[in-house]
Amino acid sequence: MSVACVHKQDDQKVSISSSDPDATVLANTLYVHLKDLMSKGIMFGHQDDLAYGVNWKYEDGRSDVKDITGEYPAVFGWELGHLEIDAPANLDSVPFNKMKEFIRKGFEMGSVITISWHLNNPLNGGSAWDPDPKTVESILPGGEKHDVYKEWLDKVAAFVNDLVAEDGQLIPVIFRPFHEWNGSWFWWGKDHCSASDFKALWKFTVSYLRDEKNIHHLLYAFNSDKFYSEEEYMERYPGDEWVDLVGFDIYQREMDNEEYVKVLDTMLTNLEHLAKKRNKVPALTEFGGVNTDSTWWTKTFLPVLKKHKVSYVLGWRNAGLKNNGELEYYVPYKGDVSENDFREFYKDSITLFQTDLLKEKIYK
Ligand code: BMA
Repeated sequence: MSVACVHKQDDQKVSISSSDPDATVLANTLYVHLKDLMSKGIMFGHQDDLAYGVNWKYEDGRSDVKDITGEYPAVFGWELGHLEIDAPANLDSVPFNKMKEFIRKGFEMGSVITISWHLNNPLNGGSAWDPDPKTVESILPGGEKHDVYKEWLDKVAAFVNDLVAEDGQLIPVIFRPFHEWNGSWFWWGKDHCSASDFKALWKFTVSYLRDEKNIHHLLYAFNSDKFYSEEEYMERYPGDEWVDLVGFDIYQREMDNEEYVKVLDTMLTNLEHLAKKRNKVPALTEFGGVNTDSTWWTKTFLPVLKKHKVSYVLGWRNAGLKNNGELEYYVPYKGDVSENDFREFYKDSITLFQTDLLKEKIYK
């Protein structure tokens, strides 16, 4: 079914359509809903939510978000890093077969699925954080590692083609590769490749999955790290025909609340502006705040969100206590200092969680 045939219930023409002219009906339906839902609120998302949280792992039905609010998130984030090297589990130890089950579960509960990919460095065999200035060039057509990269994409293709819903339809996914491209910690980062090579990599990736592998149930999310102007953002933007969502990641880290609010507010304004100009859906694709601040959610984060219209915000993973002794988490857990405040954040009418979304029937 072509895009032009997808109509809203009131039979008006769609407000937006996927960059893929052959997108599946479900992918387009989701995309239209993402756009329209922005007038109702902001969806709350969480990375690896169903797999583990602080102090627990793989307990059926459990979620740190649900432990506190009684509800699951509206957006579930997952991660494919190490799929490319045929590992049974991703770089954060989530087994890929379990991940597929979680994705199906999230879809059946009416939530949105997004997938990132911290892929290894195909040139030097190191991790995503192991840059080499020749990497991007080496995987583009004609490069010495081009075939290796294509094989890696074949594995991504096989994974997403296995995301089949109970009714047999392919589950649409917001795919978010090569994120935080204006930082330089990943091998695809700003200091390690030219803007034109980066754009070529993005276009090749989308085109290979879409046109060679015939995958039409993905929406593509393009996202920076902190950015300071539309100009900076657009420097590596591959073009409207290759992108569906635009976003950025922001971790508060060393910023105090006042500075953070200012930076976030400006970035959201810029993002909304550039999204509107291009008819794309804006999203805060990853965030992390201050765990020790017991009113961060309602006093710092929420007031900024209320000034803006974005599709979703995705809190990064609640890894818990890591081997290096670091307690890593971005969403409160039962017993956390922000537990009550997060509940207030949840109760606010602007934040949308799973049951809000279920009512919206975003796949219909
Ligand atoms: C980072 C951290 C790491 C993790 C990576 C990929 O921000 O959470 O522990 O391996 O994301 O998910």
